[in-house]
Amino acid sequence: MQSSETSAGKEGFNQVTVDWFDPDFRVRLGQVADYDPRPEDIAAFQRDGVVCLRNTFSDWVEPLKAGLERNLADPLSYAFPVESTRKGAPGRFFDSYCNWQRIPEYAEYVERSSAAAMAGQFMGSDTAQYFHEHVFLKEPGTQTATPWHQDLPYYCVDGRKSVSIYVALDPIAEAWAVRYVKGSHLWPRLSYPRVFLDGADFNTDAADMQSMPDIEADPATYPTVGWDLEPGDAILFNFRTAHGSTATEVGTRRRAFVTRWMGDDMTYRERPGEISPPYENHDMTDGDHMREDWFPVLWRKG
Ligand SMILES: O=C(O)CCC(=O)C(=O)O
Repeated sequence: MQSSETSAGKEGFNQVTVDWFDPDFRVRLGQVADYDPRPEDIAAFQRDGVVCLRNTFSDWVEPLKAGLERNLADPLSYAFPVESTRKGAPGRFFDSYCNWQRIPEYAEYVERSSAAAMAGQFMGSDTAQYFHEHVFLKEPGTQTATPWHQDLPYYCVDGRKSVSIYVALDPIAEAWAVRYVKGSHLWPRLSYPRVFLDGADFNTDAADMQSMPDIEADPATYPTVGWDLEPGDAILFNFRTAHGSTATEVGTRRRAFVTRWMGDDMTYRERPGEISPPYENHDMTDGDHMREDWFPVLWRKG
């Protein structure tokens, strides 16, 4: 299940380190906390493809920061570390994913927080199936933009009901926060995945995709939204929602912990070229339900 993709280890791509899958790991089911959503928040998420929920994961900020510190202290002992700052450029833009089986604070959050119940209800799904977690760090001084992108084209899944729950672990000023293109989850075409280091498109032989339009050049066509965030605030967005950041210099440490969730219409989808996470030997073909031993269903509608 480790990556053997040709780009793995190249500058701007994930490094091949440890296997993400621990055969001895046993997920604890039936322990997720309840969540009682406000109908207007669900309506905003369904309409805009993104919504900000204040102060929802405050109790999890310290444990998640502790987990992230393990990740950062020794990135090569964990799965899929990526450095996306050019050599000599200021700051650091780091991400890493699929470490929830190795980092106990991550597993605890996945199994016990209200994220699964929140995900299921915002997606309008009968179930919330866990895909993976993804952590992001920008150090002060970073001037590397996050290229505008949609997440779905990177993934080996397809469907409409999806949500990423992005939890701020630091106070984050809107000026250097992630922004989201309102309504982009309803765009008829997906955009090629991009390398975070330099914004280059990849998998450009995907016939049903196009290059991401120039979002910042045309705010009338592509209205964006972003927020000043406090630790514990959450942004929920669909895997299809276009998002990115400007190159505004990051003033203070910017850490975030993201979990990705699939609804009851999401199935396996073979994509040309590289996928991220680079799951291998999974034994699934187009249209299959995502295997539950790898991607557990953590919440079911009561
Ligand atoms: O933190 C960032 O700049 C990128 C976040 C992102 O791409 C994501 O949450 O999917």
